Formats: sequence, C-alpha cells, structure tokens
Amino acid sequence: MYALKQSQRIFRTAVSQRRLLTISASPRIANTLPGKITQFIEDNANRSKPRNIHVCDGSENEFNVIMSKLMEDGMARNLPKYDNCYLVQTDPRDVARVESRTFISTTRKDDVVPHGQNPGVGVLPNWMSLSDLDNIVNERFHNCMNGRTMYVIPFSMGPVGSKYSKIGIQLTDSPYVVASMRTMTRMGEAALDHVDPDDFVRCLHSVGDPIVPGKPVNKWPCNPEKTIIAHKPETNEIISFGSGYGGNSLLGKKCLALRLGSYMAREQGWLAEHMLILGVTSPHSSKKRYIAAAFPSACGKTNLAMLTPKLPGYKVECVGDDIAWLHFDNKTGQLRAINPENGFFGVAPGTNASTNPVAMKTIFNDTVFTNVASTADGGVWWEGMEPTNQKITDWKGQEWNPKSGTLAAHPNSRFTSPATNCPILDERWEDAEGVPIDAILFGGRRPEGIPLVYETFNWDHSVFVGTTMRSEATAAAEFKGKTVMNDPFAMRPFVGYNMGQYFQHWLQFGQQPGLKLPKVFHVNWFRKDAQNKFMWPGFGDNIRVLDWILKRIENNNSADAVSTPVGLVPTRDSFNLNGLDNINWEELFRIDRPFWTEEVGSLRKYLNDNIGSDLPKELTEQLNQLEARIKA
Ligand code: OXD
Ligand code: MN
Repeated sequence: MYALKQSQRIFRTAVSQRRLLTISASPRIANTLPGKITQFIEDNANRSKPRNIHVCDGSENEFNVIMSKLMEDGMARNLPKYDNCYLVQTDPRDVARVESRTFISTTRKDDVVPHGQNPGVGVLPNWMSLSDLDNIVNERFHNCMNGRTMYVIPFSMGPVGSKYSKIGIQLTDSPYVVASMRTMTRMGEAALDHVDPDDFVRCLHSVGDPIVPGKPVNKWPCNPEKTIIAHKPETNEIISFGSGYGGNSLLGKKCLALRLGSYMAREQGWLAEHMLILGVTSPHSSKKRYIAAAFPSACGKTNLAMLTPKLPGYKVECVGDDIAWLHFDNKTGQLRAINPENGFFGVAPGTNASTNPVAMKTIFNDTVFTNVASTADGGVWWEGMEPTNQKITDWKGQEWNPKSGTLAAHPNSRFTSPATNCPILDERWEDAEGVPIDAILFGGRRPEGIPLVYETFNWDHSVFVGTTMRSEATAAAEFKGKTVMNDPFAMRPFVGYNMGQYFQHWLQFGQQPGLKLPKVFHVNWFRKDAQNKFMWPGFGDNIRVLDWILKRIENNNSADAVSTPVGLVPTRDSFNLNGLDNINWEELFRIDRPFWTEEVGSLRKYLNDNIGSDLPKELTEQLNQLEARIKA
C-alpha cells in the first residue's frame, strides 16, 4: 500500500467467508493491538468491504504519504508559498455541518428530546430510535468502502495519559480525515498505549462513495443525499456517513468532545462545553487568571483566544479556541479546564493581521486549508485578508476578482493548524489537571439591545444567561441569512441529551457545598448604532472588557458596577477607555425597556415551545424576575 512499505507489517488477516483482508500497521502497533479493537475493525471491514486496511501510527512519514495520496487523487495541492501547507477543495455540496441530519440515538426518546409544546426547526438534538439507526447503518455501510482504504485512527482527546482524557478509535475511508485528525487530536501509537480495551469510543466514518468500476470517481467523495451523523451515548458510539467536511467527519471534535462528552459529563459530574480557554495577565493583577468563554460557531472564539491586547502591560495566552472540559477539583472546589483538542480548525474569512495577528503567525506552516481561495504565487486568500495583486482562483476553482460578484472563499472555509504553532500558546495548555478557571463568559452576535458586558447576580442567574443566549445564524452550519437564533450555552448543535436536563446539570453545581463557582459575564462585541455601524472596536480592544472582569474577580468586586435589570454593568470610571475615542458609552450600555420586553417575550416563547415541562423551575423563576425588573 502506497509508500508505507518501510514501516508497515502485515500482521494478521481479517476474514470474512469470501474475502481475505490484510491489515497493515507499524510493528509496535501490530504486536499490541487489543483484541476488542481488532474485532471492531474486522466487523466493520466485513460490512463495508474496503480494499485494504491501515492502522495509523501518527508519524510524520505517514502524514506525508497521506498528503501525497491526496495530491495524487487531485483532492489536495501543495502551497509552495508556505512551509508544509496544502489546499483542499471540497464538493460544493459538502461545506458545513448538517444539523438537520445529526441525531442522538438512545433507548428512550425522553432522554434526548425535551417536552416542548411546539418544537420548531433547528431545535436540537434530533432523536432516532436505536433500531432505526441500526437499519440505516446496516444499509448505508454495506460495501460503502469498496475500492478504498479503511484507516484506523487511534486518538486521544486531551493530553495523552491525563485522567480527564478520552480515547477513541475512528475508522474512516477518508485520507483527508486522517491528515486532519493528526493535527486536531493526539493520534497514533501514544493513544493506543493508553487505551482501555473495555472503554474506548467507537467512531465509524465513511464518505459513502465507493469506487465502482465504470462509475466516475468524485475528487471529493461524499454522499449528501444520504448523510447522517449519529451518536449512541449509551454505548459510546459515533457513526458518520456521507460527508467529509471536518465538523461531520473529524469525530473527536463535535461528536466526541461535545455530544458524547456532554452526556458523559452529566453522568460523571463534569461539563463538556463549546468554550475557548485563555490565560490573561494584567499589570494590576497578582497572578495569571484563566477564563473560559462560550460563543456560538463563527462568533470570534479563535480571535478572543488569541487576542493581542491593545492596552500596554497585558498578556493573553491561549489554551484552546473551541472546546473546554471542565471539572471542579474535589479537594479544593476550584473549577479547572482542559482543552481536549490538539489544533485549531478555524474559520478563515475575516482573519487578518489586524483582527488576529497571532492566527496569521500560526497558520502558514503545517496547515491544511479547506475551501479558501488561492493565489497565482502558491498562496491562499480569503475575504478580509489584505488585498493581493496576485491572480486569484476561488474556492470552486474559477478565476476570481473583486468584481466577480461572488465570494472568493467559502464563508465556512477553514484552516487546520497544530496548536503548537501558536506563538502565544499557554505553557500549561497540556496540564493534565487542567488550568484553574476564575470566570466564564457567554456571548453572541447581537446587533441590537445587548450591552457590551454585564455580570450575573448569582449562579441561577448565570445559568439563565447561558440558557437564553442568542446569536445571528452562522455559516458553520446549513443556515442562511442573519436571523437571530437561540443557542443555549452555544451548545444547541452539540448537546448530547435533553437540553432541559442539561440546564439542570448546570444548576445543580450551585447547590453543591464547597465548590468555588466562577463569576459569570455576558459579553457582546457586536452592538450596532442607528447607522448600522459597530459601536465597539472589538478584537484587541476587548482586553478592556477582560480588564474590568479581572478587577471584578481579583479585588473582591473592587471595580465598580451598577445594577441594571439585566445584570451588573461597569461604571464608566471603573472601565479603561484610555486612548479610545468616539465610544458612545451611554448607547453601548443602554437598557432599552421595549427591546427587553420583547426579548423576554421571545425567550418565554422559545423556552415553552422547545423545552416545555423539562425547563427547571429555577429558570422560569429567573425569567419572571427579569420581566419584573424590566417593568419596575
Ligand atoms: C466549529 C463549529 O467548527 O462550531 O467549531 O461549527
Ligand atoms: Mn465550534
């Protein structure tokens, strides 16, 4: 198989009655692969019938072989302008997560679907019975890998060996997935060394596009009509069919770290959240503080996680940009977090030297770009990047110029880069115990009505603010347009069980004695004025908001805040605006009663329609209190 001959050894045969298959793997893997993993491989090989099987060791040599294969097949090309970077172009029908085809499958529907009175489109999770899913899987996976290699990817989410990490074994027929998993997870021999054969997550993925003699071979194989992304949390299984796009196919990320992760977290008393983690050092602060922040997809988590402060003397360091696994230390009660990922799968458009200079120093080596535009000198380009005088080819392979009237890069185009490329990666980013978290931020894109920052009054109110998060729709999923959507805790697409029970799980931490509950804030960088202009500069100036938050944490609420109906907002004196002109402070923090009356009305409707009798009473009480404060 390919050029792996040097390192590979054929160590056993996986048999079906009619066929003989060989499994290739490095000698070390071949000698140690646990029987239950081999069984998992064989069972699926017998059903999907790949041409051959390769167990990945995660080595650089293997990565190079995979990339050569992708280039040979016309799926990737090298970007000579940079070091070890590639460009991949997907089928235009396979560019984002598909929420409508994402399912959680459990014995009881009630464990997944809340008892809303009038559930609407886009309310998740979708449920499917175990038997319906089995039928679909048997039908779709039958012979689906014909002509392709089945890769076996052992991977660890979280630092290898940490007691908080989880190990998965992903089977896939996509070499693009192998290359991406090597960046996004700790993949290969090290993960296998730590696998518990009785406790690993079984991940099965196929692009669903077998190679059949006489049928043209799609450069980006996929099967959009039959795509399904399914999760069986009761048995720790993930099954994904028909899509090669990262959010649907890199099963360690959204599927394991969030959907199965949140289910495990509820059972085991921790939290799996759609949150970045950053460390911030201030000249006024006694020590570095760590903050976790939940924003919906494509709302700037990567930008905040890599922030370059506009205030002198401050430093931000990055632990992670998308997912946090949080637990309260059972001795000290301190909340701690690990980043289960090993890289960044960031949205490219909008990233540039002023919005995210750190990302621009992270992504131009060892990176796979997907669906961005390319330049004649072997580089990449996307909307928001500095103009270039090079000829541009758009993400679909057509010549492009600014007058083309189309987008050069797909709005959900991505870079996949190793975390270790990040020049401000925090020294504790792989700390097996996690970093201590002192504050949690919730936020979203809210052009109207929501102040720049407010602090919650107490834990129940914090959970309410997470529950009632809303944001403009994003290109990361299949939605179009700019409608404001509810996205509780930024977890609407990612929660692995009944959302009402998820709220309850958050609430119960408030009742546990001895826990150091973090302070919680809501932020909104995206408020617009009557001329439709952003009222806050955002990006590096967001350090000013972090600065106020640090003061609120540090000196026992020393930075002054005033109480409003929605939460505690900074006094002007307590907030560093030095060097910033044209900030309309009053407008930025204005609590407009008609707006909030309407907001409460839509929240009540959303929660009744979608969560209904599963809504914890504490949250109804919070909504009533908010309404009363607005009316007062
Ligand atoms: C992501 C997402 O890709 O949230 O991180 O969609
Ligand atoms: Mn995300």
